[in-house]
Amino acid sequence: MTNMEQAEESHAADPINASLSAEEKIGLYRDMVRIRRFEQTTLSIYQKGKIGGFLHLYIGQESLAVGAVSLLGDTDHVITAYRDHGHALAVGMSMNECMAELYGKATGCSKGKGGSMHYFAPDKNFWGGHGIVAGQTPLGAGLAFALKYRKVPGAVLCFLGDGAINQGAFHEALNLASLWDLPVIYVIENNGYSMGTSQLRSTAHPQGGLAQRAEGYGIAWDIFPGADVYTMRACTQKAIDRAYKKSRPTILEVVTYRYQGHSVADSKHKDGYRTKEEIEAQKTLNDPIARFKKILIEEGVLAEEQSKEIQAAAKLEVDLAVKFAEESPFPEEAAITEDVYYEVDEKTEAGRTGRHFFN
Ligand SMILES: Cc1ncc(C[n+]2csc(CCOP(=O)(O)OP(=O)(O)O)c2C)c(N)n1
Ligand SMILES: [Mg+2]
Repeated sequence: MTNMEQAEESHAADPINASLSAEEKIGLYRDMVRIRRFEQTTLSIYQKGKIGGFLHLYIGQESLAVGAVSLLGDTDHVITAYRDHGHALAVGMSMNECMAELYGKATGCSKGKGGSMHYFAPDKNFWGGHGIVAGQTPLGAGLAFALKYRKVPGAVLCFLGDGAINQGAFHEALNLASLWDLPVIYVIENNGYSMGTSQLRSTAHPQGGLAQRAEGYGIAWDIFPGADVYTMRACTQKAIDRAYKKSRPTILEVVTYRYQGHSVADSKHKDGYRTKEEIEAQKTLNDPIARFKKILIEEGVLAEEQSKEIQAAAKLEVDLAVKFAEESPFPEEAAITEDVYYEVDEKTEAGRTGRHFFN
């Protein structure tokens, strides 16, 4: 039996899931619903021209961020790429600060200067939100190095896309993660596509899957489907245990699907590089929220009525976030250089002179 087939079996009885209270299970469901509703609204306000810039939606992948982040404690860290709304809300960032950031408002999490790709919450151990494909992967190794250097038990979840695994920076990060025994977990969110092309057309890999490349670095790996939040939790927990007990890295490849285009400007995602039928089949057969709702109803943990209340509460929360964002002020013109570079804010030599290395 392959890892993928094993993973298709239910993980409801795994200790990490069996120990969840009914309230905690509903919490996982609520978080996925909140993320989806948030993003559906961002798409509609984008289309109305109320926000601009980039917008990469996570719809269809919610179980990955929610499942993995639900396992983390106070000394664990998260870092991801530009498709970051789901991770940000999963770590507990508020919809207000996330929505205001999309509007470019001073009340946004990055004071309106980052936008969709640059959500940040250091107080929640959430280190972004990065626009350069694989740019977050050496940083993920760095966060893990900091834990080890400071002798703090912990793990780092570094999320990346399937397209990112071909970047040189990722391989350099893997080399050091293995060489220095770093407690970092690279979670490849394999949604089958990068920008305008498929994984099959762009990536050479061993038969076991993308994550099997880990063997070249002596790193443990796993591959599993991500639509079921219980599977996500059970398989990620093994990697977290490895990080804590052995201070060793892991590469996880999680098979998932994005419903929307790469970004909102991707007209070819329906009947271009993929078919409408494929998208519809994924929505019908593999939707993480519908799936978990069915499981929870079967378990007797959730009732249809309560699910409707959760949906309504999420809608209200997003509507209030939109109101908050629309009523918030833009950053002051005078603040244009603040909160952009550490050196400028801290008035270091480099910040004062505008020069880093050279005279
Ligand atoms: C170094 C670099 N090259 C190219 C781009 C343009 N780009 C943005 S996203 C993307 C595709 C990445 O796909 P994947 O890693 O699968 O992530 P997904 O969008 O599917 O979440 C590309 C090529 C970039 N941002 N950075
Ligand atoms: Mg991808």
